[in-house]
Amino acid sequence: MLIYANAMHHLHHGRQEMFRGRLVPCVEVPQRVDHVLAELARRPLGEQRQAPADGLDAALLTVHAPDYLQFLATAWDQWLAIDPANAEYDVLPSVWPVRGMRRDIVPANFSARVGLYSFDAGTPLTAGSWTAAREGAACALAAARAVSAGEAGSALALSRPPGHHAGAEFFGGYCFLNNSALAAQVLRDSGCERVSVLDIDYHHGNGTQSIFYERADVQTISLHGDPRTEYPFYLGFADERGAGAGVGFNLNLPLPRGTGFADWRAALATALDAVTGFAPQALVIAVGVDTFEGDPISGFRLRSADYLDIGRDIRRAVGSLPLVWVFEGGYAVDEIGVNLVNILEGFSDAA
Ligand code: OKP
Ligand code: ZN
Repeated sequence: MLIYANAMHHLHHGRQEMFRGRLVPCVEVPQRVDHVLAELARRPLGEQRQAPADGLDAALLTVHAPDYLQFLATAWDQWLAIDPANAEYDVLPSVWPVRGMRRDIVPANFSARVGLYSFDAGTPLTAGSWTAAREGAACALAAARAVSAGEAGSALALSRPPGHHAGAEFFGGYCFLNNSALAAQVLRDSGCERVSVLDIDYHHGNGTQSIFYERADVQTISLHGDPRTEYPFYLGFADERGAGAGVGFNLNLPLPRGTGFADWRAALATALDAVTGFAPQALVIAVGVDTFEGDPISGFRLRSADYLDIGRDIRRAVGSLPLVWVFEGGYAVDEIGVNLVNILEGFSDAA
């Protein structure tokens, strides 16, 4: 397994997010990736490589809108241009164009522009967010390229901030660039006719689903907390099967808050059956470990040892199918390294 870790991830360090009428410390913190790297130092699973940035801008344009990317690249400077004292504060969205309002006019007001390109008040954009997110995307790009070139059977993009909530033209859910979607599209563009994205993060991968919703060449599957009660609330229901040419190529498996490993594992088996039924030439796994019982913002009850079984189940189902792992959520920082590396180790051991 090749490992591409985001060398710039520290540059994204949000100060606060909005929660129940208060600004609270961010749960998506730099220590997340540091702890995974520490665990990988204890249990090495493969060679770590630096991700080259060549071709990144062109690749990003295959999943994101040009004006959205332009906004992200310049947002911090726009924020400082309003008032240099803004350097002390992160950008946090607070107003959005909902149904009945115009979305076709890019507002002259900065806060309104932020709202046009976002969907929640929990995702601070900081001085280094663009650089960090871009480097994380470079990791996903490099992992997909390495796997498609046959340099390794699988590769891990240790990409923080996460990506699966980011759509073609919006950020939210701690995500700016959709690393999993990017990996899938890179695999498509390097010759794989069919690619599956399996999202096992606690939260529905709404960005990934929306990016591929009308396409038959990229199958999207997500196993997650029921959006009736769980974030992102407005997408991720079982009746969303795709649209147009994409009908039948999206599968949502929502599970109630409180779900334990036996039921979660049965849903994983259903998801893996759908993958093998699609017969893809490559697979992307959006791997979050916020399904852990100790996760501070999630509601499933998986234990650390369960993650070994997850890795084994995946290996048994997909064998040597080229596979890109893209890191998503997981907020129980002390256990995050053990849990993620357990999945990867279970997958490797079952080879
Ligand atoms: C990102 B990923 C908690 C509010 C929840 C959004 C959660 C985003 C999760 N106070 N805010 O899917 O792990
Ligand atoms: Zn999550």
